[in-house]
Amino acid sequence: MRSDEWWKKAVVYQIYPRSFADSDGDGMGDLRGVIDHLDHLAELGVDVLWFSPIYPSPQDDNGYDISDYQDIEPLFGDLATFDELLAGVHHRGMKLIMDLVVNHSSDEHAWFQESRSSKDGPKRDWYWWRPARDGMEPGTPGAEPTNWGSVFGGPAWEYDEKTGEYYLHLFSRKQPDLNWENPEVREAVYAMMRWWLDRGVDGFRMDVINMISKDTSLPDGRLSAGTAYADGSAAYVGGPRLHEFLQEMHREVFAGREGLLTVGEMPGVTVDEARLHTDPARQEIDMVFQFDHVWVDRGTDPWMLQPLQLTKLKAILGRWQAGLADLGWNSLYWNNHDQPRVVSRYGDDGPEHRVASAKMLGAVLHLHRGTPYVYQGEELGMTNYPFGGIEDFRDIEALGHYRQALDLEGRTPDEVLTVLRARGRDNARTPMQWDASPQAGFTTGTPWLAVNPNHREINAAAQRDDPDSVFHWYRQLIELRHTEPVVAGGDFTMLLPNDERLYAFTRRLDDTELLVIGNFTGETVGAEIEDAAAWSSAELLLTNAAAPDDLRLGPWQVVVYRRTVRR
Ligand code: TEU
Repeated sequence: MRSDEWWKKAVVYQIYPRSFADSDGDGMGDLRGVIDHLDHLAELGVDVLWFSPIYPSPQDDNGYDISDYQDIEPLFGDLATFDELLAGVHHRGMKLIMDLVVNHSSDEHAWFQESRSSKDGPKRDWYWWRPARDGMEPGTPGAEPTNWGSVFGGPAWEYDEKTGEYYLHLFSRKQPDLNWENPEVREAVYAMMRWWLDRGVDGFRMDVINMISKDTSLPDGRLSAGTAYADGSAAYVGGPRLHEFLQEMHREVFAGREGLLTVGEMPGVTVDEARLHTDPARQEIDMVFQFDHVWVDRGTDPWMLQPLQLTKLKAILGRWQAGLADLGWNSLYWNNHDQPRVVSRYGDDGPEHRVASAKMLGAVLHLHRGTPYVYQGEELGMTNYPFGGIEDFRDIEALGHYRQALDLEGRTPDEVLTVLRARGRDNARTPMQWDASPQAGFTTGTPWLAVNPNHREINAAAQRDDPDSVFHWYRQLIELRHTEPVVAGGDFTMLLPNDERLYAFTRRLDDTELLVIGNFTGETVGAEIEDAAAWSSAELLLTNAAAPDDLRLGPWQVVVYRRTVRR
């Protein structure tokens, strides 16, 4: 393993600042709150902290709408507090990476304010401005320059009366897309990135970075039955100049700097594209977040619910493991601030199996080849929230989808709420559960989003004191990655691809081999693998229940065996 690939042995922890810890009682998490809890993260043993956006923002999409890239959101603190936080992170031997959101800015960013002010101003071309569709009256329904829908509901274009043109926003109307075709835009972004690196940050997680290059002809998308707007993604996912832009960014920002981590969020990326993006020789980025394994339980429409089919999940992750085996690198995640809690989604969050299934899911993920990401609260086995009606949701995506589905697509509130309760992003965003006190130790005030009532049982204080907790299980998984070279460096072989109940694989490095089997059901299941007898007498490194007989795994049990093999 090359020394500049230190992140192959690392585990990243994601902090969603508004929901992590509130130090001043305004109900909103802040940087001081993170400083107060750094020891929790150091004890867990993670190597890198990734902060969801902490820049000044109108908070239309909880900070993914940035109005100033070179400052700190006052709700969260200021630059001096940030420097103190960064020093505290480094002092504990951890690194800190920032969220880089440059597919779009806020509409309140000075760049956009200037761009919108006139048709011939110097920053007009920093965003995507287009006139109404030929022959249509500007501002009337259907006159948008393309038929694309925005990710958060409604059209992807907003009409701006001031100049009589539309601007593109793939996300909310308060998130206009930056025009990466314009070299001034790219240079401004690179300068801003260098400024943060000079300040001491250790890299970036790059928001929807595979959408920055658009097919400049902006072709209409295909309209499918029952939806109000078309999917335009063919024109902007993995667009024509994406590799060129990432290579340029590498040259302009990262070249000559060491110890950094770059990870690109890439919804819809293919294995072949990911190989190109993460091939070290091509000098783009270190790893990508792909989405195939979290889209496995939705239908053709993102808002359809389907039960998890384990064989599909294994086929997907197996394909990503194989595809990036000899070249490039995987990132590994079940959770982030956009995904429902994994123990509720792929596990069983009922009282009987929550702990076991959270541990099983953690072990299966962390023992793949790739860099694991832990999302705040995942290390406690935090669950989805028991949402009632739409008034319980805060997320712009949930609210936008609800409106569009009811008003334009003929769905009933019950139908839509069922999906939002299972999939809504607010499931991940309820406050971190520190202790059993009334607001879970998150705030002394009123939290911006309700605390999950199960914090009385599920919280960090209880788990830090309990060696059998999900917290200590994650701590052990992270330690294993640091101490057992096969975890980071070994190759990966999927077993039992057709089994709907067990997830099994081996890892191998030199003469060390690991066998991992996870039971994705609440029943006892025997594993029919080659060599079962030999394996069951091998060293049992980790399990979340009693040692099994003959590889018969109890409900949600996971086993990790290690043995020495002759070369
Ligand atoms: O998410 C991009 C993205 O693909 C999401 O739209 C995701 O598919 C969807 O939310 C799943 O329900 C990134 C950020 O992670 C997200 O929080 C932002 O809202 C979005 O970009 C816009 O910046």
